Amino acid sequence: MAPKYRLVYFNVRARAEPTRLVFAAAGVDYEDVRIQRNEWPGLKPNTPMGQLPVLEVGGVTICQSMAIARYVAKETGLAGKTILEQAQADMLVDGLDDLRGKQAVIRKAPEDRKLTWADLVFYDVTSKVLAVLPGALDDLPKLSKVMGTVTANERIAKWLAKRPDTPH
Ligand SMILES: N[C@@H](CCC(=O)N[C@@H](CS)C(=O)NCC(=O)O)C(=O)O
Repeated sequence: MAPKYRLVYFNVRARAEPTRLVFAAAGVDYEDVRIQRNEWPGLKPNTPMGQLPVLEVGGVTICQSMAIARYVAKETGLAGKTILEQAQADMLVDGLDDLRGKQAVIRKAPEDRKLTWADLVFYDVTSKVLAVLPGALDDLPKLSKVMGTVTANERIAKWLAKRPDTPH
């Protein structure tokens, strides 16, 4: 059966990767459509806000990367188990999104939680920091543990091994 979800983005990790990680962690199939730059002008007018990524599901197209990731997290049980846990995950994701360069929010992230999409977004952002600053988590053992928990996840490990090798 064809996958129910179609995620359309460029051939990079960037703004689509949190959603790809959520699909991977949930073990849910989706179509990982990676368009070429020269295809974009033709597609742009048919997207809700003239930007990628978009997610197509059930005849509906949604955009905004965090709205997409949050929706998929809700559908797949990775949004948090209670409304309050969902608010905590949202808080971390919003903080991580603000972050891009600031690190305080990472230090304050509670570490002893079950896997939610917040851990996956944390992993995605922090792995970029670690690529340029390999020792960034050396004095932060609890946060290193979060990274370890994500990479030890069998489905995530499979995704990391098979995802296309792109510059970002
Ligand atoms: N806030 C949006 C930003 C989306 C965005 O900036 N998309 C860029 C690629 S990362 C894009 O579509 N650029 C092509 C264009 O604007 O024509 C999100 O998080 O999805």
